Amino acid sequence: MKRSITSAEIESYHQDGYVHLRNVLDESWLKVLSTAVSRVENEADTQPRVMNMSAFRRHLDAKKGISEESFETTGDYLIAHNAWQWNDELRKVAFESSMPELAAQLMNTRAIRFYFDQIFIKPPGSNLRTTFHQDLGYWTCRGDQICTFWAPADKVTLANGAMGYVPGSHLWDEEFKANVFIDRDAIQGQEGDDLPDIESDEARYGVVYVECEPGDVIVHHVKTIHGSGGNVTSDSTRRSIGFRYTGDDVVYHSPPGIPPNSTPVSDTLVDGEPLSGGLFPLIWSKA
Ligand SMILES: O=C(O)CCC(=O)C(=O)O
Repeated sequence: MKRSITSAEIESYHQDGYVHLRNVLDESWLKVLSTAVSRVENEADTQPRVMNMSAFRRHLDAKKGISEESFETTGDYLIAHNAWQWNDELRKVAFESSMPELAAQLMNTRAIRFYFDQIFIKPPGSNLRTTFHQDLGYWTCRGDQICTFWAPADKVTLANGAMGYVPGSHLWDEEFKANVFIDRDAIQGQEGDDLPDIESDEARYGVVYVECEPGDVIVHHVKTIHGSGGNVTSDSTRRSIGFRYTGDDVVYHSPPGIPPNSTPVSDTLVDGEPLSGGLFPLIWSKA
């Protein structure tokens, strides 16, 4: 049976900038999701589109003059971008599950275009946090109707890397510089405000960590500040996919400092034009 969305869930998304939706993907969709992530995991060593953030962490530390003996990073953190373009299972979940329709209901839009996806794999023993950040600075689009469906393939706990959100931060006026994702340093060339140091005082910002089950989805707005812990367990991998959906009010916008090979960059659209074309496929519209 198709899951529909309640008015309380819609209200919660608009008020807090995120909402935990339980039981969105049933067993058969979870199987497809899990196969999609496993393929990326298996290809991690050979697939140039998969980044290992622990190697990046070492690179950043070396640049700061930290000697190799002092590296404190343990474990891996794998990220893959735009797998919908080469992973059939992932494209199927992104386009054909109930998520596009739920995104339309949440954002109150007549049509949904797929923006891109990211896979996040934190194996046991990874102490790499996802630093608090706002998605907007990384992305080549602007508008209010932009959201992520963060769909875990595993049970997510505080210990293996639950996502944390700053409630209501999507309503703040500021647009923040994107950081290097595993550190607070801003990406070079980024415009915008400096993000406050949320890690140092999570209580002040009211950070809420959300534990969830496979099949659940957490949806967050493009301006909601979020991050996640490392995976301090010895046996529980945390694999998840962020599916990004956009609605009617969204236009192309390519500011300076966009990280290469991550978010989609169009050869044809100019800033201010509505998203269109095969790079941003139309995957759902109101009958
Ligand atoms: O899974 C994570 O730790 C990061 C996810 C994230 O930042 C996102 O989906 O926007």
